[in-house]
Amino acid sequence: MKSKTLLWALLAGSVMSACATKPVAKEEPTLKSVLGDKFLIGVAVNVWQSSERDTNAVKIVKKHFNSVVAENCMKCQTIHPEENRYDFKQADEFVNFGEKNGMAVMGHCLIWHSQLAPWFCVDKDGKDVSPEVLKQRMKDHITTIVSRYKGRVKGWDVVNEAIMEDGSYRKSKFYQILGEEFIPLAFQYAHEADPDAELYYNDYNMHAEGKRNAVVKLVNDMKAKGLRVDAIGMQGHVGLNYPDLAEFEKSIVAFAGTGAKVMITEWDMSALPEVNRTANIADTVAFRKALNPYPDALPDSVSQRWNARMADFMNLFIKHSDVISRVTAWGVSDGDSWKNGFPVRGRKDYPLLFDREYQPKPFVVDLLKEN
Ligand code: 9MR
Repeated sequence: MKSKTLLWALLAGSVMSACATKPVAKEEPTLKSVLGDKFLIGVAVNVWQSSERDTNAVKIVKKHFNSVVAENCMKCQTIHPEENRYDFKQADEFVNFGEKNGMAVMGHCLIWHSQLAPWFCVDKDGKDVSPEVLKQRMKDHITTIVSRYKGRVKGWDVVNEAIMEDGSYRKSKFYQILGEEFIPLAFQYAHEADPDAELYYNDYNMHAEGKRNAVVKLVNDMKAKGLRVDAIGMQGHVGLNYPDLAEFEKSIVAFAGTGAKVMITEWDMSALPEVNRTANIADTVAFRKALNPYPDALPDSVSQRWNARMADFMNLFIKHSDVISRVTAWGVSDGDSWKNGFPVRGRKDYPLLFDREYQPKPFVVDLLKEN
């Protein structure tokens, strides 16, 4: 007994001294460990990811991101395909996924002219519904969805893409039937359904001066009416040659001037040339090649430009991290991106932070190294 006790004492002593001398392993940096004190770092997930079937992508999501947004499953045509039928299966799965992994869960999107269920703005005969009917439908739609995830979804893209680059209102069915009022109404309904949820206006090409000014006015007007607007979402679908970084920065500053936060909500950067629709399409082989110039891999020279420009954008976001509350990539790896089929089918693009083999792009590696 005595010798056993001695043995334990000796063992315990050696374990303790081993602990004392062993150098503490430095944790591998991740996007969220490096950027987490500046803003939320998010990613859009598809249903293969939120259901955890795409295990490679899921590993990256859990390791690097602290926020998720639904790429498609909360859009009207999916979640509310018929007037009296909601389908919450995928959206429930998405919210559970984010919650289970301790992430800030973002809802996208409540009112959008695109991917709108075909029944939404028309009656049985296909004629536009009256303003009263449309208001009631918007209210039912928003109230049902927002209340279902009350306290679980941190914030909603309440209205998506309602303003044009020249500052005019998009002539969507919502606008045609209700006029400008449909936007404040949507914010009001969302706030009534979950008073604690953050509410965002979200749009693309937000660097454009006309759109910038109109969105600033829209948000100021809503705030003056006492409506809650927490942030302005700049989608951030950018390219190698557009937009001008200085114009993008002007919009960050102008949006922050409303008192709302700024979010980069759908960040990606196409590595492909813009499609020239007026090109001479007589030479079809050459034309197809021009549309899809890198079917095998991105040439080094293009990759370098792409990485340098992504780093420039990230540095801009970091510079303005006092007003930017979230930066979200629109997809996990290059293979997941909507850009692959846009604007023509079959294009292979390289727009995201992780490549098709789930490896971080060079600018991400540098970011992780520097910190
Ligand atoms: O990435 C999304 C793609 O998978 C869908 O087919 C498409 C239509 O619903 O929407 C894409 O996401 C869009 C987002 O919802 C709103 N801003 C533009 C995004 C890219 O088109």
